Amino acid sequence: MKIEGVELRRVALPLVAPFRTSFGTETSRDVLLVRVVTGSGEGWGECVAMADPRYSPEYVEGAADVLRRFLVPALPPGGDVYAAERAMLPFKGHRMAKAALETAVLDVRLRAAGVSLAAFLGASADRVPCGVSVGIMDSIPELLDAVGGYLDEGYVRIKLKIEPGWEVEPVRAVRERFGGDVALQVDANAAFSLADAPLLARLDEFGLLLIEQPLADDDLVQHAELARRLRTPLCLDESIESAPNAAAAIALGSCSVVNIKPGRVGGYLEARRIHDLCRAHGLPVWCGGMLETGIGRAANIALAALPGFTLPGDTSASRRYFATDLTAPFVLEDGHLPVPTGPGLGVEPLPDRLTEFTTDTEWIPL
Ligand code: OSB
Ligand code: MG
Repeated sequence: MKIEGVELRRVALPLVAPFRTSFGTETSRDVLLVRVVTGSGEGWGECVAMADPRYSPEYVEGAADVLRRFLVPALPPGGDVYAAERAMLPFKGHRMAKAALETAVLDVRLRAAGVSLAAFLGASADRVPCGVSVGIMDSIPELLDAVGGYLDEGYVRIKLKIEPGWEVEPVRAVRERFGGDVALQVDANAAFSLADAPLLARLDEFGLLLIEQPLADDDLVQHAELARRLRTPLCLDESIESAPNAAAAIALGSCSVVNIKPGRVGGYLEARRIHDLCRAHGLPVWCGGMLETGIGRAANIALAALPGFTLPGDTSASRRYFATDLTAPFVLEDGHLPVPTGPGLGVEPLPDRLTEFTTDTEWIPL
């Protein structure tokens, strides 16, 4: 196998509704796709960086820049995914950009071998239970309508985005309307400080599955302190960028659950290492999301089928975000999505959709 070059493709997909978090509001998904081309095939990867560096330091234009300037030129042409990972290691950070390129290499390689990503990673399930992430709303009635709609669709777990001023009341309202049996959790995207511990402890009475990333990304020690003051389990997202980070968080007692996002940790190889580490320590993990199109969604579903993913993830159906996806849509069935079985990611962008939504392409010969 010889990689001839890499295409960077920018796509703009409108969202079905604005998605508001403690760090901002998204109305459209500006996606960077990476396509690795060999003499006999191609492989796709989706970069999960967002338009602005508000969730993490990465952003779409920055990811494209580091790919064209450093990562693609360093790529070994033979198509070995471990060699690709090693070649990118000297360049610090930029994990979302690295993950996209690594995934495209993995896809082209697995397609050639006729092996699915799920099989390569060691998946043990053929479908995964799905949760949904519900954005911050302008009012409680609007929130209850949204949550009710998702429960009707069959989602098995609800995650509410929270921020200071939108924490106890939304959780109380959802519990009062939908009862104590709904699997419910919250995600603060680093919007609180340790001084908010008494406020966050008021969430204890609602029997949440977990609180995700209440404090700043680099606050492992304060997360450990907060964990001691709460009954609700603490889960980390932004803080975990690598397996060594996860090991530190576990050793410090900063969390008892980990949200694994392959983009955030530099790819599916590192995501699997974090899964293995957490499993060995008895920590449940679940697969996060970054408003992926069908390409990234397919790969996340494969990862979520590993045995340590014992909590439902943010692996929602395509229509949660997009009226029209780039691939055939993922459709919820009995609260689950099927794990793709075809070679590689098991999905492909539909050519007409790709043409319709592409805003820019760039070819980088190797
Ligand atoms: O913190 O999990 C997060 C979306 C963008 C950036 C960060 C996060 C999210 C979500 C939505 O919560 C996850 C999804 O459904 O894709
Ligand atoms: Mg999160």
